[in-house]
Amino acid sequence: MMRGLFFLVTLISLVFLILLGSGYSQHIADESCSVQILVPGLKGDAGEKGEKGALGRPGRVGPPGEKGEMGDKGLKGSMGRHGKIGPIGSKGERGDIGEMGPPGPNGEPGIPCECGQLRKAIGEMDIQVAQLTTELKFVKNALPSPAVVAGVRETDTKIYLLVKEEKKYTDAQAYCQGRGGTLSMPKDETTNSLIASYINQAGLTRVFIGINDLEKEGHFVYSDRSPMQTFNKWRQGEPNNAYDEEDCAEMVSSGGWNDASCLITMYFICEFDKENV
Ligand SMILES: [Ca+2]
Ligand SMILES: [Ca+2]
Repeated sequence: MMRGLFFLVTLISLVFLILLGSGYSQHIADESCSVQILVPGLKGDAGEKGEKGALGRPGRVGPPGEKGEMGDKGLKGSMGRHGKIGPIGSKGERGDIGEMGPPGPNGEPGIPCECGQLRKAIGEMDIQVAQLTTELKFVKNALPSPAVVAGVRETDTKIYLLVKEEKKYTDAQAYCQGRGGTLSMPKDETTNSLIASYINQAGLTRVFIGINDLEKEGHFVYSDRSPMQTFNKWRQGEPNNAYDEEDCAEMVSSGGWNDASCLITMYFICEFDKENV
C-alpha cells in the first residue's frame, strides 16, 4: 500500500518537472535568436601619457626623532603689560601748614530789606524801652524797700505812690522829697478821683496829701508851696482847724479833704513828675 502511494507521488513530481523543463527550454531558444556571440579582438597601441594627478593625502605621522643639542640663548623680549594696582598703603604723617592763599572774590550784593516795617518795629521797641527805663529808674529811686508800696498809679505826666508807713506830715513830705517827689497834690477832679481810688483799693480810710496852712493859718497851699486853685474837695464843715491845731490835710476814701493835725501818723501818697524820675 505505502509503496503504491510513493510511486504515485514520484510520478506526479516527474511530470511536473517535465512541464517546467519544456518552458525553460523555450526561453533559451528565443535568446539565441536575438544576440550575436562576441569574440575578443587583438590588443591596441599604448595611449598617450596622462596628466599629473592631484596631490595625494598626507602620510602617517612618523616616529619621534632623537633629542638635538641645546640652541643659543634667544633675544631679550619686549616690556610686558602693566601689572594690577596694589592695595592702599597706610596713612602718612601730617605735613606742615601751607601759606595763606589770596582772598576770594567779593560775594554778590544782598537783597534790600523791608526797612519801613523794621524801622517802625524798632521805633515801637525804643518807646517801650524808654518806658521801662523810666519805671526802672523810679523803682530804684523811690522804692528802696519793697514792703512800702502796693503798686503805683500814673497819669500822662505823674506817678503816684502809696507809702504804707505811718509818718507825721513833715516826715512823710521828707520821704517823698527824698525820692524826687512831693506829697500828692490833687489839683483837678481826675487826679483826686485817681488818688481816692488808690486809697480804696488799698483798703484804707485816710492818707496824708500835700496840702497845709502851716505858714499862715487858714491860707492853704500845696506841698510845693503853689497856691490853691479854685478846685478843692473840702468835706462839709472843713477845714475847721479843730482844737486850733489842724494845719495839714488828709484825704478820706470818699475823696473828700479834711484838715487834721500834722503830728498824727498815717500812710501817705507821694507824687512824682515823670520828667524827673
Ligand atoms: Ca489850720
Ligand atoms: Ca478838720
